[in-house]
Amino acid sequence: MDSNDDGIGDLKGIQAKIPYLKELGIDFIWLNPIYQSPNVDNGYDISDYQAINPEFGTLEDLKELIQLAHNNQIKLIMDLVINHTSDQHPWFLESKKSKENPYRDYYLWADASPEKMPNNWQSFFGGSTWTYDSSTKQAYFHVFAKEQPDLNWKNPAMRKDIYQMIRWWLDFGIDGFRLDAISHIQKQPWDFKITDNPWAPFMNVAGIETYMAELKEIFRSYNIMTVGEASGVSSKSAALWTDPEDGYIDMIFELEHQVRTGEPGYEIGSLPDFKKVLSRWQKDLQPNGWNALYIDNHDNPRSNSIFGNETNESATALATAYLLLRGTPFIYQGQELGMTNFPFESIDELRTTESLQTYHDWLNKGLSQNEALRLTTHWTRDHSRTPMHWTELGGFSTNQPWMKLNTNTDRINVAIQQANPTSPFNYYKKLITLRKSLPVFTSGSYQIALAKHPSVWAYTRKDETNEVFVLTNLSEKEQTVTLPNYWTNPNDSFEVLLTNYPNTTWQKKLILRPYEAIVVKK
Ligand code: TEU
Ligand code: CA
Repeated sequence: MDSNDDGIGDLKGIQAKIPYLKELGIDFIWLNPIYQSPNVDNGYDISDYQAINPEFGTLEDLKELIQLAHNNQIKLIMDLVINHTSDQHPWFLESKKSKENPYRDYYLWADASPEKMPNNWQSFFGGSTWTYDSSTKQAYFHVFAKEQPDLNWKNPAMRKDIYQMIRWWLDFGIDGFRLDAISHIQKQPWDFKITDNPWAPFMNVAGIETYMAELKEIFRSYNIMTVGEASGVSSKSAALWTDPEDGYIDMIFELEHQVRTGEPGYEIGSLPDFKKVLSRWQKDLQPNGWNALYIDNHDNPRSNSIFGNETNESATALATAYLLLRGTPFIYQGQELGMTNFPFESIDELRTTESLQTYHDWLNKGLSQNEALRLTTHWTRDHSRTPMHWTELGGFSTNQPWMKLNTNTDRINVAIQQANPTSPFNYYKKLITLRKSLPVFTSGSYQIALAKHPSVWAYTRKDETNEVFVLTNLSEKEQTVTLPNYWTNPNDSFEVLLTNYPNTTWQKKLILRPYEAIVVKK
């Protein structure tokens, strides 16, 4: 929400929407990076950790927001981006000056020549992980864009400065962090050879435990919540990372369930993988770990478009499937309305560096502009970054917003959905209330049912007092299922707790309507 008519959402805008968040029923807010930044990667390139980007407001505005949130029993966590900084951060500006500079070893440098980089590793955003610097005849290392040099975690002086910054924020009064790209802070030696996974040299590499243990020390001395974005940490080791007794952090975002299949430009979300992966994470973290649950975020297209068919039913079925799992559910802005992918028509409508880079790569390979645009936009992060829809005309700003509004604000907006009892928004409210009403949804065990079904995801949650069956048809076709006897025995009574269709039935042989979801308690 933009409060000062410059087309950019800001802290005062969020303040104005606290009542909305309260009504939805959430307990905390995670803010994407709002620090001082040249914005090469939507704020994930920080040039001053202790300053707010003026586009979003001031430290004072943030204090006010935290106060207001707390008054409404809502907590606030911030993104903590410590794998890398911006190349405009004072540390890097110093580091670049000479090999002798005291900040040289805050980053990773190695001898190189313009023709020969230290090794052939590839960055996440495409191209080498190395960028050559002619003045010192060395190259610096970056797993993301060249404007995001990686910090050297082996350097205790660097770590000390980072830890001081972390404490500064916790003393400021925030309630925790989402640790960005945290599994990449340790790297293999430069002569490590890439095998089948091009990113293996910086995915949860041994030695990371030392740094995580130091971070844990700090986190454990505050009453806060931490969630790590930790791709490459397997579901087995995630249980150790998030063990309530002595884990490093409280929970982990895995990236595996976002599997896509197909050629670039034709990829689809893989429902069988979605179900299989999330089930494995439920199982492996069951004894002592904890999951962070999500279907949408700022790095992926909208779930209602890649797994759903952009209807209210698919939005609510997907919501039911993931929000009742064991873990802490996250809802990405607009997901609760069933917001959809954006119909990109021109490259000017895109914002992320990664996508612009991909587009130019396709053009360089000789593709037409149209074809390059299609291949780029099919799975761009920008789908999820368009402004939130408050009213029929958008209502995000009185000015032209920083990214175009989607074209379906008339159907998908807060005002209309608040007034309609069967809207995705009101369904999310019910779902959140339901989740909070029975402890079984928090701490009960997870067991998959109908495991082999290609498009129905069903599972049970169980504790000493309650047993619940969650049944979702995640396809746009009717699906016939045969339920276990235990769940349909005529001698037992079954209560439908929630459903996204009228006139639900519950019997052994059931024909599920497209994207139908039913939650039943025994
Ligand atoms: O994303 C990180 C990210 O996508 C990688 O860590 C991931 O492990 C890799 O792509 C493997 O699939 C975070 C932010 O969410 C993203 O917006 C930023 O661009 C990125 O870090 C850099 O800070
Ligand atoms: Ca603004």
